[in-house]
Amino acid sequence: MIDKTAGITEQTTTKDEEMPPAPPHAVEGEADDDDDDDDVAAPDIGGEKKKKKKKKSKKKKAAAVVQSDPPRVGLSKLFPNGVSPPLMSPLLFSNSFRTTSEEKRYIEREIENNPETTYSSIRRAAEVHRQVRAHARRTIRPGMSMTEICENIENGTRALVEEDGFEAGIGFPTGVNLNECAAHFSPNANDKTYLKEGDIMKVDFGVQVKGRIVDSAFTLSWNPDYENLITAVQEATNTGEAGIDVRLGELGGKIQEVMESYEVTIGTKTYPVKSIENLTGHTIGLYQIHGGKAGKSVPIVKTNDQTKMEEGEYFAIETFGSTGRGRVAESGECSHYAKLPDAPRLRKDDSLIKHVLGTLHNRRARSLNTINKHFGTLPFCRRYLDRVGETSYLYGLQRLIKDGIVHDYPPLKDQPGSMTAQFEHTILLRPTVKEVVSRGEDY
Ligand code: HZT
Ligand code: MN
Ligand code: MN
Repeated sequence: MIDKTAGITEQTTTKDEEMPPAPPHAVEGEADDDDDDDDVAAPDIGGEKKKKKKKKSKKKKAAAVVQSDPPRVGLSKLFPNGVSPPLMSPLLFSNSFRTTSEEKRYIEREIENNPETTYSSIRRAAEVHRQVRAHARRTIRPGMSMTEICENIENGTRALVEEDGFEAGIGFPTGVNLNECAAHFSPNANDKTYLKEGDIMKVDFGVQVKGRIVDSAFTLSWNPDYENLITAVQEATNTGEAGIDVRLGELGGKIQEVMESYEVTIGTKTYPVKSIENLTGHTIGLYQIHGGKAGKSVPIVKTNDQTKMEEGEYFAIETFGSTGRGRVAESGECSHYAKLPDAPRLRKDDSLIKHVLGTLHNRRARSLNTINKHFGTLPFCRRYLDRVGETSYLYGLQRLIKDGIVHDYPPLKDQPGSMTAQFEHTILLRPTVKEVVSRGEDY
């Protein structure tokens, strides 16, 4: 695979030149004047580029805290004043669907000034996603285990977002989906899957800040034969037809049109690229990967869904292409779970008053207590239960699924031997512009 991300490590400190006005990347003042110990995560303190000695200026040039490799420096150190909104750019924004008016600008200000505003949280989560995936794209190689790949991404996310209970952390389990598997595979304990040269892998991970989840995914392969498949899916995700008042069924048609204008030759066989008809994008609610006031799905094939996208809505736009049937089914051991937002509560006498840990009957209550404590309605995987010290939770989890309290999300696969690709961005439909919040230099 051609590494198009080379050199992106320094994006946090070098971007200043490309993205005026200078975002608050640099720490103002003396190089070492931050009163906290900068030796903990060993961030490099970058000085001026030129070594040439100049007369000492009265004011030392602002020193920037540089991201470490692997990325472990928290965003509060890199962006002490918060993450700036990206510059207006056709890739980042589209305002073609709305005319700018004084009224709309006013609405924008109201949202920006609202203490309940989502923007700063979303931007912070998105910046963490960009930095963590930049490292992932540089370092993921055949020979690595799925567990190693996931743990690298998850450790990076926890460090950069400065994980803090429900305030900030992982948005949902890291998906590392190979070949015919399109979605929702994450290794469980003792998984022995290793990445191979001929694999096509979808990496799908999420970051949350104050419940605002950024959900974004990309595809990696080391076989040039898959490039057309990857391009088809990337172009389909970038179709750019999403926007206020757009009908979901029509948007699906536009995505499908782009997707299916490609074919891919793998070895000696040529396949039409198909949009996977039963996978969709989705609205994202607070701490809800699929939700919001009205949970909507974004088809990737033409449908008769007349539902419109609306102002203020927050969407994951994800598209999947396949050389197979273009349809997925649940298959294989489940790793992903989430408590339903409208889950019925356990009866008190089951969960609290009569609880005696360890009995079969109370395993359901013990699992639910752990889920409530650590994840709430955020999706989690078995490895996340393991790491908080939960053991023998499968029986309890199964009970919660049967009772409609927890939803399971098994791996989703097209037919064996088929190849699938995915790209995903999170977008915010602001009154005057559509902001692709997860857009980066990579995709
Ligand atoms: C479910 C569980 C997770 C949401 C889409 C998706 C990964 O297929 C309505 C439309 C994380 C996400 C989800 F742990 N799913 N995006 N990224 N998976 S979905 C869905 O279940 S619900 C699509
Ligand atoms: Mn995703
Ligand atoms: Mn998604």
